[in-house]
Amino acid sequence: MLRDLKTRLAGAAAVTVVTGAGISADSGIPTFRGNDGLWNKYRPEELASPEAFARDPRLVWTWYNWRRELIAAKQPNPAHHALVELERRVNTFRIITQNVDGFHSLAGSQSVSEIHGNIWKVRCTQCGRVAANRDVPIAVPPCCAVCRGLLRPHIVWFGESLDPGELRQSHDALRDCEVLLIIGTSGVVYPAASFGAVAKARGAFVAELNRDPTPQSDLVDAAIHGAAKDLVPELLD
Ligand code: BV8
Ligand code: ZN
Repeated sequence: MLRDLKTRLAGAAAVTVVTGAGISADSGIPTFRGNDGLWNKYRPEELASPEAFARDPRLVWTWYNWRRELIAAKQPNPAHHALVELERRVNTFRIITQNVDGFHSLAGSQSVSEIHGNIWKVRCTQCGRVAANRDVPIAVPPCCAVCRGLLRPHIVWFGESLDPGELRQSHDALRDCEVLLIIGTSGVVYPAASFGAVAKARGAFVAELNRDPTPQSDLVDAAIHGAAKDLVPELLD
């Protein structure tokens, strides 16, 4: 299956990649729903939602400070670096990531859509200003430099819509690709979980590279199980 995928990649002019927490697992960043998952200790509704933030911004910021500290101490892994090399080889290439760790850009990927936002960006709840902030930890509760309003992570929470521009770019990349790689995602969070079906309906060859089977595994053309740090570099051989 991997050989077939490598052949298709070698001949593809347009490749799109969808990634989730599993691609950063080998960097030492816990995933959300695995047995070591972030969600085991906390329930997503308690933390990654506007209601949770309105109820207890300190608790939510404490959780994001813990993740900022963790991510700041880790590095992209061979899977991220292999995608940088793949981007060099392919004419039209785009990564659509659900991850907020910024590791694709840190590794050197040029064409990245961070559809769930970025943990190193903050947004003012009053004036809407978005700014980069790399304080580890960030003072809680953080205030806007312009209007003193309460800052929130510039991250898409449950029940919040994704940025329309990012979504349009993502759909273009899913429409135009000959091969779609879905790497390290459990395929349960929408709309990202629908991207495989969107690309397949447009005639793309869809491959899932994941440690465990997912609800997408039956839908894709190739479901390859293993660690992303091993599988993704192998695509380049
Ligand atoms: C929206 C915050 C419109 C950021 C996150 C009922 C049915 C269908 C949909 C819904 C529904 N009710 C509500 C919805 C919509 C909801 C949704 O999909 N809910 C799900 C849970 C049912 N979606 C939304 O709300 C989205 N917005 O749809 O807007 C709208 C508006 C109003 C009302 C309704 C709809 C917003 C989604 C964004 C939510 N934000 N987190 C943060 O703090 O990080 S979601 C969270 O899950 C993360 O962002 C993460 O990116 C995302 C997906 O998780 P994964 O990346 O897949 O990680 P996971 O741990 O799950 O899986 C890891 C995988 O890796 C595993 O499969 C594992 O096997 C594998 N793996 C592990 N190690 C390795 C590995 N693979 C390879 N190598 C390894 N080493
Ligand atoms: Zn402000």
